[in-house]
Amino acid sequence: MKTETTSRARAIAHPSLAMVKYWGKKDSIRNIPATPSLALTLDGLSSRTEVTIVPEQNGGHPEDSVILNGIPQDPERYTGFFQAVRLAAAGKGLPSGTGPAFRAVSTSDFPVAAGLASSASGFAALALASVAAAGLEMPLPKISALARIGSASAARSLWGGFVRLDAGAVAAEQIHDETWWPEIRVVVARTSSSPKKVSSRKAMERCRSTSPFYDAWVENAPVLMEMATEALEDRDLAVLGPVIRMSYMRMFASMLSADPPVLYWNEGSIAAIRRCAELRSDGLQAWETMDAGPQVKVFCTANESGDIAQELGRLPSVETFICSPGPSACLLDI
Ligand code: 2P0
Repeated sequence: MKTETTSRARAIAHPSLAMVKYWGKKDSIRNIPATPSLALTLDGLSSRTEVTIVPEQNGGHPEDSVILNGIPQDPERYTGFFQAVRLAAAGKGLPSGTGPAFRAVSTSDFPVAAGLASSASGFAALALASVAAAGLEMPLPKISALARIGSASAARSLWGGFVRLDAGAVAAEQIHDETWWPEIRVVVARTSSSPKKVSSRKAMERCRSTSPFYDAWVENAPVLMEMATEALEDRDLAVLGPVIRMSYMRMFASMLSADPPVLYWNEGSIAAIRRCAELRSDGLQAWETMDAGPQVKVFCTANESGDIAQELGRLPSVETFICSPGPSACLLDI
């Protein structure tokens, strides 16, 4: 007699904020990035996911399901990921049969699908919990490769601190943990909490297929990656900052030149970008970046982060909070 459930596991992961951006796919079926990315994992924001494995029932074939913040998610978004875990687990721990299913319940303590890297932390926590629930012993790079199938930035969120995902790579790798640069901070300027209208996946594909600037973006990305990696070794924000800015601006150049164009910015985003430029003129190291959403995130040092957060928080409809380097994803007690 089969039991209703066999195994459960719970994991936590944190968003991965790219300094050098992943934007575009080398292989859209396997979800392999076309550009290298370098990111900082953020403390203070998290996704928690519990996964339960449901064995194949007699004659029945349970379906995978994901509930995020109480809302059932489109199963199609998760099909490739769960299939990959099933394949990795075949004969190695999952209950026998072809149809064991995954039931995931996830919560994020920040707005999802709004350019705050919720899919990075979400898929990283999902990958870690799924592997553990399936009873698999897997090294972190293998779990990173599974997470990548769900969302390439999630491959980075498995690790804390500074993490790279190379163009063409299947898994990310940690360069330095969260203790490497204790003074670094990110001021998040939240300009909206509405979900985005165009998913990053669709936007990337639109850039690839319609923007005349896309190839130049992909070609130039390794140059920025190298500059950023060197500046990170020196912990030199005055050098790293302009590279961070070039990376997001060039990424957006490919979006603005797509047909139809992709515009994630809102009024608050522009106001925050301009305010950062003014703060830099006043001598502060305030280097903003943006992702597939209207939020502005500002790399700075701990001793200037309070002033920067206060200044950006004065802008209409902008709320700020400060993040430190965050830890690796990990399993939680049930
Ligand atoms: C990044 N972003 O490097 C870039 C910068 C957004 C802008 O990774 O298609 O959810 O699932 O692999 O990882 C957001 O895209 O995309 C992202 P998929 P993902 O953080």
